[in-house]
Amino acid sequence: MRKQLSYVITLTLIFLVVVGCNPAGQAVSEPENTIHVNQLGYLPDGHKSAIIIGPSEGFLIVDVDSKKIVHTGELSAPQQWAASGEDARIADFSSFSAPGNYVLIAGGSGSHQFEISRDVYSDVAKASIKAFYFHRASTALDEKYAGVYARTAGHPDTQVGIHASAASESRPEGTKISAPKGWYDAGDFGKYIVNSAITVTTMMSVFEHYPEKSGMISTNIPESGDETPDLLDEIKWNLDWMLTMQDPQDGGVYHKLTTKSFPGMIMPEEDTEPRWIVMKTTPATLDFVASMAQASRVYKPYDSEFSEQCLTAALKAWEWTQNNMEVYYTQPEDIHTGAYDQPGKGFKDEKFWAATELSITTGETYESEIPSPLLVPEWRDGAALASMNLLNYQEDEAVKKVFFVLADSLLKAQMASPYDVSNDYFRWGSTSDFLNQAMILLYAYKASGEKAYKDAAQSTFDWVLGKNPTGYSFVTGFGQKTAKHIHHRPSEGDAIAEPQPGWVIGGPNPENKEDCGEDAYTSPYPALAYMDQLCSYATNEIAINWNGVFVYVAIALDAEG
Ligand code: 9MR
Ligand code: 9MR
Repeated sequence: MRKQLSYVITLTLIFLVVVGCNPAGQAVSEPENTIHVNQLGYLPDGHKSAIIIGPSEGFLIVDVDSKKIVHTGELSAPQQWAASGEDARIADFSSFSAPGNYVLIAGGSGSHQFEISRDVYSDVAKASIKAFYFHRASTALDEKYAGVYARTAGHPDTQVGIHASAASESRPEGTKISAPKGWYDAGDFGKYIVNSAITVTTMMSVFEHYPEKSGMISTNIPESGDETPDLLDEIKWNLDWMLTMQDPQDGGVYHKLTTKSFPGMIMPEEDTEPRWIVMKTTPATLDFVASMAQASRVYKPYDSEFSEQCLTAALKAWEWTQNNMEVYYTQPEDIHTGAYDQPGKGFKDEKFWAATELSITTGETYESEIPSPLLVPEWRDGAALASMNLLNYQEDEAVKKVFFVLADSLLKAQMASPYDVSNDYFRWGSTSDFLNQAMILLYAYKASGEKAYKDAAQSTFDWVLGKNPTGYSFVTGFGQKTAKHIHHRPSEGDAIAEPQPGWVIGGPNPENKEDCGEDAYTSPYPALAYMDQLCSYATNEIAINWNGVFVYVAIALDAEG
């Protein structure tokens, strides 16, 4: 008892120091521990955990306004995490649910301030959708909608050249076609079908799974106030471009539209190099089928003509693939932009994705087979998304079984994880792996009602907003410590210090450590292979697919509460 009392007193003093109220005026000692929290905060009824590195008997939560201790708890036993080399303890305070602003204190240190509130993710969800508006090609961004990020129009894309690799009888090399609109893919200004497809389908899927919540988000874009939800208006900007990437002659879909090389760190309007349409491929065409088939049903209530156009395009593209099931992307010699290629992988998952979306929309059967095991979605693989969409419309025991094998493996991983997250594998865009896993777990919760899935999703989502060993929130503008020097041309090229808000950055990636010069990354641990530096395109770039799944998870958590 006495021990516990002195512990509480010590922690209270530490708290006073940490939150800046230091009555005795004593010197502030260096924090002994490192505490990682979701820097935005937590939902009142949701799972809540923080990671503590360093020795401590327990932890406290203090209300920042009243300066009162509102919760005390024990830490889990320390566990080595191979990904970061740390001994991590979990502070689980799920049972504490009172809304407010707090800090968590353990072992002589305080966390960043965080909030517990029912709408703690509403603003970031909205900002992550708004980010896509900042990436619209072929239009000026009006100050009324873009604020300080207003800019003149870039990339009209009305005179794009057919590259030799894309030449056909009706469109010989050098033919100029018009392919305006779309979103810039990432820190570069390219427009890539494969990555566009996974992005729009993920975002249309959150609309289908949570129509009410998704439908009421207003992002202050030029289309706001029309009959169509803002989320769908935003997605349509990219779908309109995607439709132009289909060869009207044979239905095949071109892989990408880019300059021959990446431009420097300039604004869109300064990038005036010629742009090219590069070869048709099987993955681009199948992914296009999936996106257009889904768009056809999603937009039907708002725009029947557009819905018809999407379905016609999807069916024509599907037809092309029937004789072209193995056309891989191979980067032409004179093209140096992103490849989004998948050498030797096979296209079983793309085929399942396309066929499933077509079936859901038309009610007809399109032959394909579910890949088993299903993998966590990414730009290379939309099969799990397709399975979610199918389950959203019909009970299919076989698909359900395969889907839950994936969800259960993620749940199991989270429950055993020293960091309380489902992922422990790091590569380019690792942040999006956490998010895609959280999406699968959330859908498992939706389909089963089992709260453990939602808890695992929440805890894995926390990673992205700061509960990770780098201490950064990986969403620009959201959290106490966020990336400032992202590899993003408009953020570097404009005169504004802060990067555009609402962008998800790639995060730790041990796969490419050359981008900032040899020896720039000092940690040998994969989860710490991250730098908030402009040069670090392999860890500090942003991309539409990473944002797309953030939109899904943030809206879903906001909706589920
Ligand atoms: O800026 C480019 C970024 O958008 C890409 O994601 C990345 C990987 O394809 O490449 C970046 O461009 C770099 C190029 O690949 C190598 N030279 C340095 C370029 C940027 O500084
Ligand atoms: O997200 C892509 C990642 O999975 C790949 O490993 C990497 C290298 O091929 O490319 C990433 O995609 C980039 C694309 O090629 C060009 N635009 C920027 C994308 C994000 O870095």
